Amino acid sequence: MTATSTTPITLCGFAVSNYYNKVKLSLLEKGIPFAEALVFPSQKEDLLAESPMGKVPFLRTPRGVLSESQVLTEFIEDSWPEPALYPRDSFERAQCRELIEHLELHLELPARRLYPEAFFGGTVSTETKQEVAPLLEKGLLSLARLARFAPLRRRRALHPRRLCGLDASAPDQPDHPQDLRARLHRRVSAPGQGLHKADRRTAARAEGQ
Ligand SMILES: N[C@@H](CCC(=O)N[C@@H](CS)C(=O)NCC(=O)O)C(=O)O
Repeated sequence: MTATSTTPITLCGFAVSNYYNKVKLSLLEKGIPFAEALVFPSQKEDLLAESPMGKVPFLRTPRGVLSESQVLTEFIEDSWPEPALYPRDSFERAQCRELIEHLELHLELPARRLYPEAFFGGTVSTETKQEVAPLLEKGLLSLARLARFAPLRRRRALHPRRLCGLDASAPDQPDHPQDLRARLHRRVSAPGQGLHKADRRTAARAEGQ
């Protein structure tokens, strides 16, 4: 079945979740009417019946429930092709998916291990930070190789020096990779308090803290 613009669908999750927002943005971009239900992750049977891992987001549709944010965005794209969020060309579509996969596997998943301290007022062990730092370093530096944000002209923002909190304008002397690595490690080990207080409270509730 191809869903129509009158199909009632409900996006379930909570607003601080990046995965939830990824799906919500697809719906908004396409102008699809949808309802939202506030659902927090849990291992309770009623939630597991809809979301097999007890995670959010998930999407209630007339044909049943779907989980996994990337699956949801692909479902939305397939069901409501216009306006298209992917390029028409198959290679360019693959490049978009390559970027999505890269961000998920090599940035989101390692960075997530720092969230308790970065966002929720908890602490993360030194061992975890030491494990995560080289993974994030590799993910961020490879993102700078992979991503082109033209015509938005965001390429400069991904310069390795910028990732390390330095001025990206060409230095007199080339940077020593070890110095950049050390700086990046320090940034990763001292993540900022990125959320507004209210967001942090919601997020902490979601994480059961
Ligand atoms: N791969 C899933 C990840 C979703 C995810 O991890 N969601 C978080 C909220 S942002 C969650 O439900 N966490 C609870 C848990 O991992 O049990 C997706 O893309 O939808």
